[in-house]
Amino acid sequence: MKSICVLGLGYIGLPTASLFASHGHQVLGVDINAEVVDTVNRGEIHIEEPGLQTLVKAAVHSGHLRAATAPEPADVFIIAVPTPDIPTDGGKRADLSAVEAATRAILPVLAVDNLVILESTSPPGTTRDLVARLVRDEACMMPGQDVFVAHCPERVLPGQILRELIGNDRVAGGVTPRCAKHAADLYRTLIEGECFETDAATAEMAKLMENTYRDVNIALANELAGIAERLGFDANEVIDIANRHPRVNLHRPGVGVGGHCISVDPWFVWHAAPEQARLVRLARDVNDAQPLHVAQRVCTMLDQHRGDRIAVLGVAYKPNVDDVRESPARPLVEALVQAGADVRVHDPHVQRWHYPLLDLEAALDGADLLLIATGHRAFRELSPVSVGGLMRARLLFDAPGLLDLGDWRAAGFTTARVGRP
Ligand code: SAJ
Repeated sequence: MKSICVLGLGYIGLPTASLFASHGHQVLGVDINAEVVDTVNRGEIHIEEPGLQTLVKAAVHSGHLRAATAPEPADVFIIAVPTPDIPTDGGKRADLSAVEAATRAILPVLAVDNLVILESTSPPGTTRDLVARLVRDEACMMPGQDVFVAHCPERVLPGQILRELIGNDRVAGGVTPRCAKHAADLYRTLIEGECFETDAATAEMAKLMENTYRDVNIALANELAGIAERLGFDANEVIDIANRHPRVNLHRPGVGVGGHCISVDPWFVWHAAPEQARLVRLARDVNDAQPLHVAQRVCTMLDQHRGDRIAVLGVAYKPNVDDVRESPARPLVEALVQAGADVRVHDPHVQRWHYPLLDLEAALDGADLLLIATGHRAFRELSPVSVGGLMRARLLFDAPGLLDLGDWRAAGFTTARVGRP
């Protein structure tokens, strides 16, 4: 059993800390936010994630998990702090200040034979050029000999974090092969998936390319939707049929790509090699343009029926979550407002947004057009007849393709969706 210090008690750090604690390790969770530290020490949590409350409570009560605002000596240090993006003229760049601050915070307590793991998603080269360099130059310890440094990126889906932390395969990218072996051995005490050993730069790039793969494929689906709208066929039907091929997995068109991962990570790849990463960049541009494309189609529909009031349902970045980071609903709503529409917004999962949120009835009341922007499961239960009763005109734009449009047409709605003329 090891003593483990986890820096950053967010969506990844807290589940990781409590899982290691529940597997018998002695864990100290570190966060610069004293409120977070107090919450965890009470056995409570400050984020929403299924199963996490029970796990943290048990880990704290068993004495295996506690929290503090500064690191203490340990066998292992796991850095799981955010690498947020900073918008620049050419896309987005990673802000590595939290990774640097966390690394600097462990240097005073770092000892020979310790293992330092960077879990945060980072641009290629970060583990070697930032983390290992600070250890070597400022703590005067040689990575690979005196201490071990590795990158082990998280790759879990919000909403299924605990299950995926255990079940998914992992990669341990060491600054040297010994570093990779030490890191992999640690995760093998926790996970049921396999842990692959490689070098740090390969692990960084693998993580970035997983999300870039998805971004490029969603861009392809959005492009297909535009082609379908132009040529007069249904993109989703094409996708359903094409995906019956055993080696094809077309993704789905929608309002665009949001979240703090897929809409951000490809930029780290592009910045590292802009001349080579042409497709990566084009996919980003296609997906970023998608909310404006949807706004244009909605405005055209509204103009044809001389309406001006829109009820937008769903602002989270994807279905059934409360996360609004980088949500394409934001540029979509901004474009509609700019075009002069009177926009009313509702999302059953989201409490606060940059634009006022109304309850469902207030958003629908007197609207000319209903725009489904995020495909939350709850919207499937909407009754076309009651919704139509609240609205002034019966126009429906179902961007994610969530609803059975036949039912809505039967209730007198004129309908449209992305990927269909
Ligand atoms: N989307 C589409 N069409 C699709 C699929 C998704 O438009 O066919 C949109 C969604 O609506 C959303 C965005 O893409 O706006 C991203 O959603 P997502 O569910 O694909 O991914 P994330 O960002 O929630 O989580 C991803 C995951 N990566 C992959 O599936 C390759 C997760 O495993 C990573 O751990 C996470 O990024 C991360 O932290 O990097």
